[in-house]
Amino acid sequence: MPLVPRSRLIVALDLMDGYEALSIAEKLGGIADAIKVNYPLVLAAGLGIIKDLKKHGNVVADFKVADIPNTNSLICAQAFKAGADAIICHGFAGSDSVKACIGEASKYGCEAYVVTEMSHPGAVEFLQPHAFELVELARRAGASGIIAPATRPERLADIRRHAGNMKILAPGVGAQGGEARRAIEAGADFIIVGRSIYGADDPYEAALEFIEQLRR
Ligand code: O7M
Repeated sequence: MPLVPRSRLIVALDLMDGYEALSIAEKLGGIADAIKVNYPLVLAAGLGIIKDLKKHGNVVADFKVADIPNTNSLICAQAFKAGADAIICHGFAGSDSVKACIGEASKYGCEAYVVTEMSHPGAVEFLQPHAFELVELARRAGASGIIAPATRPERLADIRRHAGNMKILAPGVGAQGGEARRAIEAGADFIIVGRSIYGADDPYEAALEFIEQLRR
């Protein structure tokens, strides 16, 4: 199912234990708009974890796919067959590689999102100088949306101006220093939060607190 901003929260479950991930997803009880899985969880628990997590809502497969078009298609097919609702790919591999992900997504009625500028400090070295080009590449290729940094709200706002009606998913809130409210004000449609939720004593309360910040 396509991502629809309701709570505007996507929870990243970067855990190394499938049972713990499922237990947190169950506790969250669907208050987030999606769960995001990345390599730590899939490598530890297997791709089948996507199907298990789907019982609790939409699942985004954050595999940051960045290969030649044929390999990208094969990776995306595995993610969608496993039940993912969306895939995340890198844009720097080029428009043909991105289009392969989008093409595969559309076969399954799913979505593809493209990483532009990342949230960590090293992103200023190579990605930041090309961020607007990556946004344009994503837009022309027909991506559902892009990833842009909650850690740099001013950059997020600039990226929003180039993004047209593509959805923006903004990671870096909480543990990396970004603020939920500022990210939404800068133009994000969703925030992605990992450690500040799954590492909290009460992940449900922590998620609720982020959602309330977004509503305020
Ligand atoms: O809140 P955290 O820092 O514990 O987790 C953030 C999550 O977002 C984690 O799964 C990262 O891999 C991911 N992420 C970033 O932190 N920065 C980015 O620039 C991009 C992503 C991401 O989700 O890309 C799709």
